[in-house]
Formats: sequence, structure tokens, C-alpha cells
Amino acid sequence: MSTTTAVPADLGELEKVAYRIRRYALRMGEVQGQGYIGQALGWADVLAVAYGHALNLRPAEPEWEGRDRFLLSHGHYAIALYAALIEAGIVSESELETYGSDDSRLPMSGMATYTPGMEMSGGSLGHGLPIAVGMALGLRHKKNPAFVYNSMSDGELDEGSVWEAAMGAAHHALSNLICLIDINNQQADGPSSKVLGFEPLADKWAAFGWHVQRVDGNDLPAVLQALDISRSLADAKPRVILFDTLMGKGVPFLETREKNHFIRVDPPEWQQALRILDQSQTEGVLA
Ligand SMILES: Cc1ncc(C[n+]2csc(CCOP(=O)(O)OP(=O)(O)O)c2C)c(N)n1
Ligand SMILES: [Mg+2]
Repeated sequence: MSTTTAVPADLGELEKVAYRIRRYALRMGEVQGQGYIGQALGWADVLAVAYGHALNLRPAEPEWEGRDRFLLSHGHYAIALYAALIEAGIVSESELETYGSDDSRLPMSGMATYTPGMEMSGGSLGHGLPIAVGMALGLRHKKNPAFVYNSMSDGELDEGSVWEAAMGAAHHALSNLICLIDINNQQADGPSSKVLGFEPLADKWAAFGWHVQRVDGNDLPAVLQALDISRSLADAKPRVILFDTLMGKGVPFLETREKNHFIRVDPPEWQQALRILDQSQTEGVLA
């Protein structure tokens, strides 16, 4: 198992990575005037640590056999992943202007055949973890030391396929599998805990045979530590990190917006959001 990282941890630099991921996502949102922008802002710190530190990738060779796989199971978070792929140098910044338009390599829902670095076509929730289990088994069979990361959301926990895959991963002792879950307590129909209660979540995953951590997903040092622990453990268990996040993090008027699963933002508000983000970055107050 590889415990080395492509990029050494530098918290100051990772903060800048998270800021740029938020900025790219807002700029893409502005292109369409709408999108899953609250999720991108909330998930940016986890993506920053993943793409700025943890993942072993070759940006110029996105299909390199030795790469860590990052599966975006929640395909509607594509805008967030595109921002991370731009930051990682896998997608060019100029493509951002094409977001969501016909013939773009950046469609609104993640498509593996369209975008370099997009490992699966998401959209129908609950499929990432089953695919990740198959990939992790395959890599182990081939003696490939890469990790498989499955990125998913709390609303996906309503899908039975997630729990079947969770049992399979533990049964096969898939220590090369790391599941990252965005617990923003939101989904299309309202607060996730009200749609279908899922707590106590850490106890559930532990009972399914996983190594579990639960951290504040907008606390960059905590995210960094959790990902480092996941990669360096000796346990023969799959690993899950439950990240409590705030939708819209970094732009206060988006943090408090009601029904922020899919946001339409008035044209002047995009510039306002970018200004607020830039200001908090300059002042170092994004805490
Ligand atoms: C199998 C399936 N059922 C329903 C949907 C419709 N859908 C799209 S996003 C979404 C909410 C899922 O919860 P979550 O990802 O936690 O929402 P968010 O945090 O992004 O608001 C739903 C139900 C879907 N994409 N796939
Ligand atoms: Mg959610």
C-alpha cells in the first residue's frame, strides 16, 4: 500500500487551493446563472486536500495506471470536481467558460467519457460505492497499490446499494478504499435527517466493519489529518470519513439561503459572491 503523497502538506498553500476551487466554481456558476454551487463551496476544503495533497496523480497523464481513483458518485457535484480538476492542472482554466453548454467537456452532471479525470458517470445516486468496491478489488488483484476514493453525499445514504457495497467492502477487507461523505444535512427535499434519519452514522459504518472518522469538513487541518490517517492505517478495513460541512461555505448570503440544493443567483450576486470570497481570502477570515 502506498503511503506516500504526490504533494507534501502545506496548510497555507492548501487554503489557497480551497479558495481557488471556490472561485472557479463560482465563475462556472456565473456562466449558467445557476447550479449546485452550495455543494461546491461546502465540499471545497475536502477537494483541496484531496487534489492538493492526498491523491497520487499525473496531471498530464490522467489515465496513468498507477493513479489514485477519485469517483464522484454524486454526479451533480460535477461543478465542484471541475474546479478541483482545473486546480490540479488536468482541465484548463479557459474551459471554464464552456461550463454546461453543448459540446463542452464540462457538462452539468459528471460524464466519464467527456472529462479527463472524471472516473465515472454519476447522476443516478448510490452507484459510486459499488463501483469503487469493484475497482478496489481489481486493483488489489493486479497488485496495483493505488487507492480508490469514493466521494458521495448524505442523501445517497438513502440508497440500499450503498449499504450492500459497504458490507462487500468490509467482507473483502478493502483497505485500499476510502469513502468520503459530505454530511451537509441537505438534499433536494429538505434536511436529510428529516427526509430519512441516518444517525448515529459513525456507529452504523463501524458496525458494518469500517474504520470511521468524523470531522468538520470545513476545518482544513482536521480534513488534512483525517485523510492522512486514512491512507496510513495498517487495519485491513475499508475507511470512511464523515465530513460535516456547511453548504455555501465562504459566501455568507449563500450559506443562509433557503432551499440551497440548486441555486439560481441573480447576475449582480455572482460578482458580489466573488468579491466577498476575495475579501475573506485577503483578510484570512474564512474560518
Ligand atoms: C437514484 C436517484 N434518485 C433520485 C435522484 C434525484 N436527486 C438528485 S440530487 C438529490 C439529492 C441527494 O442528496 P444530496 O446529494 O445529499 O443533496 P445535496 O446535499 O446536494 O443537496 C436527489 C434525490 C437521483 N439523482 N438519483
Ligand atoms: Mg446532502
